[in-house]
Amino acid sequence: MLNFKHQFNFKTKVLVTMLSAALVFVSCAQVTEKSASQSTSDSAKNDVTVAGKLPVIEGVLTFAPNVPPPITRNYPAKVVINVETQEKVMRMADGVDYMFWTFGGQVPGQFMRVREGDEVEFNLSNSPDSKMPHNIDLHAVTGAGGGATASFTAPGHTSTFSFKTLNPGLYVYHCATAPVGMHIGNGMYGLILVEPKEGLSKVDREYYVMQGDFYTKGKYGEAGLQPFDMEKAIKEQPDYVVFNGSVGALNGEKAITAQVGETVRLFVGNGGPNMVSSFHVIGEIFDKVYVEGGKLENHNVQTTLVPAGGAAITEFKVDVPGTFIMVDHSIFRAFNKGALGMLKVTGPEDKIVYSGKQADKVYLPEGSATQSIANPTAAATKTLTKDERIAQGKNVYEANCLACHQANGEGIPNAFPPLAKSDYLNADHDRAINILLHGRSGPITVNGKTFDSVMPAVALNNEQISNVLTYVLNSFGNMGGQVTPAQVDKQRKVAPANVDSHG
Ligand code: HEC
Ligand SMILES: [Cu+2]
Repeated sequence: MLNFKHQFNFKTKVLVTMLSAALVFVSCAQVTEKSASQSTSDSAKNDVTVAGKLPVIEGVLTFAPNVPPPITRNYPAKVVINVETQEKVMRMADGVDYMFWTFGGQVPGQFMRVREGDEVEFNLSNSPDSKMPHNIDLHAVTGAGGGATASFTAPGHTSTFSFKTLNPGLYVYHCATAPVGMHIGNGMYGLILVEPKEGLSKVDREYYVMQGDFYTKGKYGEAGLQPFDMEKAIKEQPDYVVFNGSVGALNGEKAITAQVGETVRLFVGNGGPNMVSSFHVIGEIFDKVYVEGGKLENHNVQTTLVPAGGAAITEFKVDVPGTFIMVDHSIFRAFNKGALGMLKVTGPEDKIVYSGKQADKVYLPEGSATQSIANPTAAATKTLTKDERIAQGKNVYEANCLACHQANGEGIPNAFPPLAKSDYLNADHDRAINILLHGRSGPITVNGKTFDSVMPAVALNNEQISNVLTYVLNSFGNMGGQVTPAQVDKQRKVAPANVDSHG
């Protein structure tokens, strides 16, 4: 544990504005913590817009996945936080847009970091372009409504209120304007950390990850600007469950990173509005969890619950390189609704800690049949252009095929055949449709290499199969072309091709 109590660090990048009264205070730096906080509560009784004896600091705010630097002060301050609510169309998934309501223009809203015993002056501005009034309820506030009534703000106005951070911990903030569920459901939430006076232990990396569920008129992946669906929200049937505001916000190039040997701290929040998160990092064990964002420490945790409107702090040392997938372990949410992010760890391997694949043999017990998942009925949608199909097909690919055929379509030797430059695929589109519809098992030769494995039938409708195959045909060095929903529908009536062990 780092103890910040006896260190005065002025080299911090934090913008520190000292009032003259504050300078007096700082010059007698030997003043004890006790008398310093005493002077806070005295001044708190006076006009809150007059700083009293506290130095005035502008709060450092960061957007996810970034976290403001640790607090190095060992005295309380008056921290001024300015936030603007904005209503803004942004990407929910590739090809899917949504009118988000936000704190600061992104989902989740900015991460705020203050210290136990600080006095926070909160200025909430509502953009003149907003259609709705908004407010803020910070769970770090002790007081009726958590700031909600004091901060109710019409478009083009600013509200100011103050509060004292009595309890350390990681807290959710959210909009609490009626209909509350809709404001939260549209993305109005974020995290505020009240650092304990003694500070948090030193780690190498800190990140901000916040889950939320979304309800759209169209199904997952359905293109265009999707309106909010109140009925689904009431039934608690989200189309999207995502980290940091959109599908893929922490994937690929946007993954968070660390190096082997480093300790990572994740500030994990859950805005809801409905879902409780079973937060898990595949291939890691949390060395430490501050349960529910409070003081209680748990150790050696696989999955930690993050309630709607709650948080947790997880810490772990990364011992081996690789891509570690963060999920809500209510697992259909991860692979079918977007609750999936990535932590990329680079550095030297440690074959003792983790060997990697040491052997691979086909295991097919006698009598096993190709797995099949019931096909959802085809949804009638407007006819898409080839480019639209490619764009939507990418989503379908990432959610349904990537796990086996890999991001670059190259597959995995001896296990999953390549879709990249696949002679098998390019030679016969109908045969490929058939494989998606019915699954496939038994020997198959792709680009001169033989595979003998099982592909399960996928639960996709005609539209989605048409999109994903059109995407694959026009990606990964394949020969182009287009598969139409009508073509898929025709194959539904054709018997499964090339299925060996079919029960
Ligand atoms: C669970 C792993 C898995 C998933 C998920 C999966 N596949 Fe496959 N796929 C396979 C395997 C294994 C084979 C080879 C089957 C065999 O040995 O007969 C295969 C074969 C294929 C083939 C024919 C061979 C080739 O390489 O051209 C195509 C086309 C194909 N898959 C497309 C897809 C598409 C598109 C998706 C997503 C909608 C998908 N697969 C999802 C495992 C998977
Ligand atoms: Cu609001």
